[in-house]
Formats: sequence, structure tokens, C-alpha cells
Amino acid sequence: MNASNFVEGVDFSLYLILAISVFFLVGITAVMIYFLFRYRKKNNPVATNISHNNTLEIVWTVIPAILVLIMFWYGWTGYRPMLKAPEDAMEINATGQMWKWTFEYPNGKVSDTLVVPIDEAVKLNLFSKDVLHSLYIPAFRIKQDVVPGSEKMMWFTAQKKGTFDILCAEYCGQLHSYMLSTVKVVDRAEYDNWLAAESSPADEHPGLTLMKRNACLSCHTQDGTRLVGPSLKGLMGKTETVIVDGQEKEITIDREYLLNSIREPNAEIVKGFQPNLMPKLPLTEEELNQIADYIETIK
Ligand code: HEC
Ligand SMILES: [Cu+2]
Repeated sequence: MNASNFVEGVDFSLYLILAISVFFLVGITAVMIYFLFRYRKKNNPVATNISHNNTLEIVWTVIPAILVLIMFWYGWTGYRPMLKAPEDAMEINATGQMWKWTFEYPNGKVSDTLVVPIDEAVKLNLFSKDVLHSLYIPAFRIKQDVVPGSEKMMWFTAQKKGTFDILCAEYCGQLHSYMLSTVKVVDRAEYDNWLAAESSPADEHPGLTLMKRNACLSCHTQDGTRLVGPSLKGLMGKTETVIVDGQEKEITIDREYLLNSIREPNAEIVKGFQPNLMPKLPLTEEELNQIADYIETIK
């Protein structure tokens, strides 16, 4: 069984185009080598002037034109079904942001990895919180750009149980190649159980849950290590140099600074770090405060 309903159509056109290309590669090379010997100077000392040959020209125009149309036809018939999801497809929101995928299910459950039931049509509504990304599931033969401010979708029916890779296929900055996830295909009962279970441990700080969901931890560590952004360890009360409108300024980190650096990431830039990298995320005041509460606990 193929991993998804699209494997057959996509693979067929790939192999068809590959076969035609190999045929011509070998054929043209063989004819070239043959001509090299057949018409070498010894055999043909005086150059012949050939103006044209109607029959040959028609043959080498019409045959390739037909071949190209055949390739187009199979490419199109493999691609067309991807454009429209079945009416009864189950919908999941997939959001890309630097550098993480997040999946949100109809019941509100949120996860980092995609879990779907086997043999059911699944439609992914695609969103980006910052720049261009591209959701790519090679095993399912589907890939779609995720464009901020634009409505995009992709759909599939998984036909084989197992875990398959999800990649980002659009260069989206420094940690683009780490923007990985997986899709796990399970049977309906297992899917229902998974969906009903809590997405995060009950004793997890709500601020930490929010930070995981908003991919804060792909740029910030909690243990002092520097990533794309400064570590969040021991921030409260720390003195730090920030750059405001090109001027360096010494500050002591307090609650207000924490909240502002999440609300307006580019207002004050920590010295030694790049501006315009941290996204301005749509968080409510309550969520902001939960995050700040949590950051205060990272000692
Ligand atoms: C794409 C990478 C990226 C993401 C995602 C990101 N940040 Fe940042 N963050 C940065 C960078 C780079 C800086 C330093 C430059 C600046 O001050 O804007 C920074 C600065 C900060 C600071 C100030 C730290 C200091 O030492 O003064 C805080 C607090 C912060 N981020 C919190 C968050 C939170 C909370 C989230 C999630 C809601 C988040 N960041 C998501 C890259 C990121
Ligand atoms: Cu990406």
C-alpha cells in the first residue's frame, strides 16, 4: 500500500519523465558518437552544404511536442486532485513559524507533531506567523507553500500506518533545516484516544506551555546557552546593555522590560543579537503575563 493517495499519480509522472529523459540521453549520445566517426574528415574531406530537410524537421518537432503533452497530461492528472479537498475531510490547522510547526485539532488540542487516522481524508489549513515556509511530507508526495496573510491548504488520505517526516521546504532563516516534525498515522481508535488526552502534562506551568506553542524555545534556551536569542536563564534583575534607536543603554531587567520585549521585540535590542528576528506574536495580556511569570522562575 502507498503511504498516501497521491503517491501513485506523482510517482507515475516522475518515472514517465525519467524514462523519456533517459531514452533521449542515451539515444542522442549514441547518435552523436556515431556521427563523430561517420562524418570525420577522412570520410568527408569537403564540407557538404545542407540547407534543410522538411520531413526530418517535422518529425523532430511533432514527436517531442506529443511527448511533452503526454508528460503534461500525467503531471496534471497527478496534481489536479490535490487542489480540492473532499467536502467531508477532517480539518486541522497547521501553523509554521521560525522554526517550528504547530498543529491544532478541531477540539482545540495543540501538538508539535501531526497525528492522523488512517484511510480518512485530512485537510490541513496552512498559516504562517512570520515568513514564507513550505509544508512538505515527502512520503505523501505533497508540498505546499505557507504564505503569511494568504489562505492555503493541502489535503491527503494516509493509507499506511507509521511515522513519516515533515520538513520545511522554503528557506526561512538560520534554523530552517531544523524545522522538522513528523506525521504519525494510526487507526481511528488510537487517534480518538490520543485526541482526548491532554496535550501537555497537567502540572506544566501555563507560561511554559505557551512558550512551547509559540516556538519561543527554538530561539531561547532555559539553561544559559546562547541560540539565536539570549538565554532566558536568570533574566530577572540582571543588568544588560540594550540598543534603543542606535544608542546603547544599561538596564536592569524588570517585569515591565520582560513584557515589553515580548510585546515589541524590536523596541530594545539586546546588545550582540540581531534585530528583526524575534517575531511579534499575537498574545493576549493574560498570556503575556503567564509567560513573564514563567520566565521569572527560570533561575
Ligand atoms: C526566531 C527567534 C525568536 C523567537 C521565536 C522568539 N525570540 Fe525572543 N528574542 C530573539 C532574539 C534574536 C532576541 C534578542 C534581540 C532582541 O532583543 O529583540 C530576543 C529577545 C528576547 C527577550 C529579551 C531577552 C533579554 O536578554 O533581554 C525576551 C524576554 C524574549 N526574547 C522572549 C521571547 C518569548 C517569550 C518568545 C515566544 C513568545 C520569543 N522570545 C520568541 C529571538 C526569538
Ligand atoms: Cu520554514
